Parts: sequence; C-alpha cells; structure tokens
Amino acid sequence: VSDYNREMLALHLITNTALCLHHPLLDVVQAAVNGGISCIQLREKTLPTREFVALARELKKLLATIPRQIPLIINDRFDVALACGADGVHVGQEDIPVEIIRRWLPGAIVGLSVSSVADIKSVEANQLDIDYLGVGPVFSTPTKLDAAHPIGLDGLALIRSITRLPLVAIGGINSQNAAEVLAAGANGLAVVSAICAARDPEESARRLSTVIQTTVPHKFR
Ligand code: TZP
Ligand code: MG
Repeated sequence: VSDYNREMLALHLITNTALCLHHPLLDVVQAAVNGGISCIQLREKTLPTREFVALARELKKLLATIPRQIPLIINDRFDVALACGADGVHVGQEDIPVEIIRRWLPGAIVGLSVSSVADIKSVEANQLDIDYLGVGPVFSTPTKLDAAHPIGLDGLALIRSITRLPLVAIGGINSQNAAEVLAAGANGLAVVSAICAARDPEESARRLSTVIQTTVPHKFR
C-alpha cells in the first residue's frame, strides 16, 4: 500500500475532455480543486500517447501550485504514469497487472476497478497490494458506454460486506445521490459528468465535497 492517506481518495474528479462542455479541461480541474476535490484521475481513452503525456505533465504542473497535496492518478496507462511522475495508476480487469505496477512504482496509489463480487473473487482483490477498489457503475450512466450492468446501492453494500479495502464508488453519482452511496459503504466517490459537464464545476465539486464532509463515514467491520 502506498504512502498516500485515505482522505485523498474521498472525491475523485475523473477527466473526460469530450465531456468538458463549458470550459477547457485545465479550467475544469482548477475549478474542481477550488471546490474541494481530493484527487484527479486522468482518463482519456482516445488521446494519442504524445498528447496524453503532454496533458499529464501540464496537470502535474498545475497541481504543484496547489498548497494541499492532490494526487494525480493515470487511468490504464502505466507508461504515461511513469513518464509524467504521476502519483498513481488505476487499472481495470484487462489492464496491466497490479504486481507489475508495484514493482516499478512501489509508493504509488494503485486502484483496481471491479463491477461485481465475482470480479473481486476472480482477481483475489483482497490479497492484492492495492489502495482502493473502484466500484461501479453504481447507477446507469451514459459516460461509459461499455460499462457493466449497474450494481445499485444493494450491489455496493454487498461488495462492502466482502472486503475491507477502501471502496471508491463510480457511475451516475452526483450531489443528490452521494449521501446514499456513502451510506451503502463507499469510502470515496468518483465522478466524471457531475463536474466535467457542469456549468459551474467549482460549485458542483463543492456540493459533493460538502456531502462527503457531513456524512458519517462508513465503519469498517
Ligand atoms: N466506470 C464505471 S462508470 C464510469 C466509469 C469510468 C463513468 C462514470 O461517469 P459519470 O459521468 O460520473 O457517471
Ligand atoms: Mg482500463
């Protein structure tokens, strides 16, 4: 497990350039930081590698100007994470194995996506050296077209009952439903459209952050 603390996993902004409807990505990130996000995951499925690296470096530079520490996590692309000195890598079931990430980035945050109890069992997630599980989609979402079937709050609670790993919930989460997602057992929330597509991303981040701060955290069993 990495040197980063759990509070840093509370509110992830997951980027999606195409969904930044009202502002350029870097402005969205700055606004979201001002609004209280704790972590950024750069998730760009179609950017050419060279642009991906350039964007990751720009983000790293922006985050270095912020007084509190906001980790930059790269989705999928371990090579991009190495190239930009990222704080972490988030991978899915089909991506590079976490043991390999750990070997090259021993202190990094490592997150793994799961969308069912079966996923957790099949990868023996409880035995893996990871910092959190990304769990979802909790609700149906147009943002990820190839997403698995939504697990709902019940599915999240079921996953909560079989692992002590921190759970970061994703999929259709916004400030309206955030409290019930936390109540079902999430330790953190990850959002794309709720912040990226917002007219006022700072306000949107602030509302989510307020819900997190005012909700009693789930007790590990
Ligand atoms: N993985 C599961 S759902 C999802 C990802 C990347 C997209 C979440 O996007 P949104 O807009 O917050 O529903
Ligand atoms: Mg992936």
